[in-house]
Amino acid sequence: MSTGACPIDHGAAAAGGCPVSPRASAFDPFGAEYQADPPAAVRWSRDEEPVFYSPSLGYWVVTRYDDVKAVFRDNITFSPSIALEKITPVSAEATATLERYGYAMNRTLVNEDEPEHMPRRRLLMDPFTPQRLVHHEPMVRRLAREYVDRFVDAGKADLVDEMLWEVPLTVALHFLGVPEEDMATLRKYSIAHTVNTWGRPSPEEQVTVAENVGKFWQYAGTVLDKLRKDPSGHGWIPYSIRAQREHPEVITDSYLHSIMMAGIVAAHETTANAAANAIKLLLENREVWEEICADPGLIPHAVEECLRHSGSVAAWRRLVTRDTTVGGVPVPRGAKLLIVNSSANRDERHFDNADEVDIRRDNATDHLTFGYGSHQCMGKNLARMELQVFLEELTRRLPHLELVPDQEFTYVPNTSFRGPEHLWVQWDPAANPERADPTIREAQRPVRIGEPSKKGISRTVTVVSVDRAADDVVEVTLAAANGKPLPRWTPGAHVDLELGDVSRQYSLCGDPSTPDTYRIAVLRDPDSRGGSRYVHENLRPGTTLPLRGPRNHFRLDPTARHYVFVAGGIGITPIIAMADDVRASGGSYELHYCGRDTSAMALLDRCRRDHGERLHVHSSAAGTRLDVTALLANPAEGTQIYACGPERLLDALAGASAHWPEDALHVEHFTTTRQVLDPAVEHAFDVDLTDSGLTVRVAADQTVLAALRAAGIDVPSDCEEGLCGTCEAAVADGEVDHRDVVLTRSERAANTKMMTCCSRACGDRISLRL
Ligand code: FMN
Repeated sequence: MSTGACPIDHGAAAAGGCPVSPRASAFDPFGAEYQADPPAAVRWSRDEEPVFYSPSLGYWVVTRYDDVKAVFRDNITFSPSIALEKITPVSAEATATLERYGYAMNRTLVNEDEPEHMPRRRLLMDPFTPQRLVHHEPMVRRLAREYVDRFVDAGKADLVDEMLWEVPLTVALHFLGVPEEDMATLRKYSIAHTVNTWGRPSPEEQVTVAENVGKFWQYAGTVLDKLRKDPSGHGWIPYSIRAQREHPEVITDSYLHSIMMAGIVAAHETTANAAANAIKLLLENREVWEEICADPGLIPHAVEECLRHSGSVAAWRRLVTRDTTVGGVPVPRGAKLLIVNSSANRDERHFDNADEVDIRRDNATDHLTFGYGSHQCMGKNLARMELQVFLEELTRRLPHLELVPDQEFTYVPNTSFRGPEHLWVQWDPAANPERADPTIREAQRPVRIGEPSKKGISRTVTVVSVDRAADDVVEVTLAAANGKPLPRWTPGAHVDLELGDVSRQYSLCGDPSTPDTYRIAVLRDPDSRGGSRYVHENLRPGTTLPLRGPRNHFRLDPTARHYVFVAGGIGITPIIAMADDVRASGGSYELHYCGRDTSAMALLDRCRRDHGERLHVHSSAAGTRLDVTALLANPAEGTQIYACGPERLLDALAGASAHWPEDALHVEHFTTTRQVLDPAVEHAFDVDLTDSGLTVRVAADQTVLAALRAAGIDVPSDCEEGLCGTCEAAVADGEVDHRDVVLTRSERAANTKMMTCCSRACGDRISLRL
């Protein structure tokens, strides 16, 4: 497909006209807007046209989280083969220059199709495992410390030039087992490789770039020859040379040469840029910087949030191998995709308050900065380790660091690799804590290898007030213990509260526009397992407790023409927030609130006050029960039903809406009737994991989640009752016995995902994309 041409056959598409919208035609990934902030530059696309064709680039551009992840996940339909192709066509002169150097960059793991890719990846993976990475930590720490020593008393530094470029480069060379030589030259070569692959150099620049890329190629070859003579040493390249001896057909000579050069760039430049982005972001969000200075235990989470918010890999590429659709848009075989993972990471459909830096965000690790699936970045945990060490050293030794004001940040113009070329910081050396206490230079904490645990991310909240809201219901107002605003939330969201020994979910029912406080309403369950009893008996103004979230598995579709809200009892909590939201935006809705007796219906006064005649109160005591069948008798196009309440109400709504369009009904369950697993009734089965190439046996009395965890696969989970949707996994094959209450009818029928905490295989085997 040639750059500049609209890919659509205009004869055939005449009725619809040219599908390239004015914004899509104006899209320029080398323009100032994208270079300054890629996710902001494509916000319009996330909102309006999430998959579009860019005539100037000759690529289809994909910007939403679900679509980008789906593309990463399917590496057969979306081949990685063009990942390192030059995005700007090369001039004849530059090509000749590259030829002169014998430049023959071939397949490396990153741009390789199956079936070749996985066998190589498996053979070359071992040095990246957490057990092996642990050995690199002392070296990373020593280097970081020595580099900080060099400028700690200066009061001003360009962190990129004075630390963040060279330390990751040295670590990369060390990891690869390559002698540490001529850093400055390697830096020049690496930048040339980036511009050569992802940049838009002018014809003259192309020749200079080609010179450097050619020299880089030769340098890689020379080092490789040297290592071949004695490949007994440490590092990935000697390891790969040894692996080649065992499997010469899998790891060829040209392959080794290519991974040698690509490895230097992949292991170093991405980390250097990620570190610069992270420190810049944290210093721009001073309160977050100060929080991690005060509690370094937050650093692993801060790293993850920085990778999400301002990762160093802005976009990646895939080639479409068959006619298909992406996000519902038909995309032809042969089309090239620019998948903007930095945009996916800021997609509000997946990350609440996506533009904000929230180091307690519980789904930050879902970011796609390392890609996803079988091509996910192998060095991700080395990068995480380096970022943790850098942040730890800087926050401990220079907590008073600040950005030099009014500096202009510049970026090497390209589509994919992103980080400021310089990062000037300043501080008062007289206030360096180690001047008063020299032991501060040496202090250190253990680094976490791998992604941070989601369970750890809580913030402390203080109870502001506890008020009676109805019979057996209290309304609790909470504020952050540190007096700062709480994260913003959207209607349908809930938080997790740690209540003594148990953790329980409660929907937010206050006003999302008051970020200083959260409100929840809690019904005392007569058969309480501890949570609601704890709330009623122990929470008083001034009580502090850990809170996680908010998270939202019950999102309001903003496009509906009319909303039918149905709440039963305490199920009013998420529903009232939704009804408030639709009322505020002037939408059309009706609110049905069912209860035993009005005295037991929490928030009823507020409903009456704010929702007037839209409110229909149904109380069994007054004989005004809701007739669910009559309510849903006539399906209406564009109407969405949102309901929360007891199981029987939700079951009745599901039955009464069976003739409605698929997925018109959205429900949230507060409880399940799930039983403990009875091995006399259940059967054992195998789970094949397509991304990691493992098979895990699930015993008759074990959940899939427990079996996965036992095999070392980290799947997040929360309620573990099939209620909350956190432990979802994608299903590649095999019929699932769905036992959760999260998936809709059509989602169950599609058989593409399952909740691993409770659902099982119908037969002997299922395969999951993990
Ligand atoms: N219970 C409430 O009383 N109010 C709520 O707003 C509420 N929201 C919930 C939201 C979700 C997503 C889920 C899964 C449950 C919710 N629950 C709510 C139920 C509580 O989490 C909990 O199950 C209930 O208080 C009983 O717990 P206990 O048996 O430990 O007392």
